[in-house]
Amino acid sequence: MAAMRSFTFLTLMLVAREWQTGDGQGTSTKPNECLAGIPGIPGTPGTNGQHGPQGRDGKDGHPGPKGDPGEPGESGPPGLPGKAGPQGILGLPGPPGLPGLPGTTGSFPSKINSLFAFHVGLDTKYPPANIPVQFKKVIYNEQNVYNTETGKLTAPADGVYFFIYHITVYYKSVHLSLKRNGADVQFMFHEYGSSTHQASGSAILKLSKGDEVWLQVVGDKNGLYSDSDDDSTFSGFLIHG
Ligand SMILES: [Ca+2]
Repeated sequence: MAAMRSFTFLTLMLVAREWQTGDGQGTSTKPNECLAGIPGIPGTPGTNGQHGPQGRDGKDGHPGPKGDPGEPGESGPPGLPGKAGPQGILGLPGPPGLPGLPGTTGSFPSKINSLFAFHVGLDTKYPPANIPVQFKKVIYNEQNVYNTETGKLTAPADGVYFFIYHITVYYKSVHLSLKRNGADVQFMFHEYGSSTHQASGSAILKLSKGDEVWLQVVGDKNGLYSDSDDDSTFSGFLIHG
C-alpha cells in the first residue's frame, strides 16, 4: 500500500513537471498536445522507518569544572609507631627524694683507731745541752712515734697534740725549751735550791704530719736528773686528728 502511494505520487510529480515545462512556451499550446491535469492531492505521510544501527562512540568530551569538596571521611585506623627521634637535651634536676630508711649496722668499727701516744723517760743524768734530749727509757711507744735515737717526736698525722714533761731537778738548775721543727715553742726554767725539785711543763700543739717536736736544754742549765728512784719524763699524744 505504501509502495503504491509512492508510485502514484511520483507519477503525479512527473506529470506536473511535464505540465510546468512543456516546450517552454507557456500557454501557447499546440493542437496535438493535451492539457495537463490538475496535480493530485499529496499522499499521506509514510509510516516511521525502523531504528538505524547504533552509532559509534563519540570522542571524549572536555573535562568538566571541579566539583564541590566532599564530606570528610571517617578516621582511618592508627598507623604504626614511627622511628625514634634524636636524643633530646638534658632535663632539669628533679626534686630531692625522701630520706631513706636507716641502714643496718656495718662490719667496720664505728670509730677509727687513731691512737698515737708516747711516754718516755730519761735514763741518765745531765744530758748534753743544746741538742734534743734523748729519753731512752721507753714506757709507752707502741706506735713508734717517738724516736729514742734522735729524741724527737714525729707527728704521724695532721692533728692537735698534747705534750707534758715532768722533770726531776737535782744539783743544777734546769732551763728547757720545747721545740717544734727547730723553733722554740715555750721555755721552762727552774732554779735549783738545796734538795730535789720537780719542774714541769705542758703544751697543746697543732701539728702537720711529719712535724718534729722535742725538748732541748738551753745553755748549761742541764740539771735534769734521773736515777733508780727519780724520773724525768716526756709524754705526748694525739688529741684529735
Ligand atoms: Ca734518787
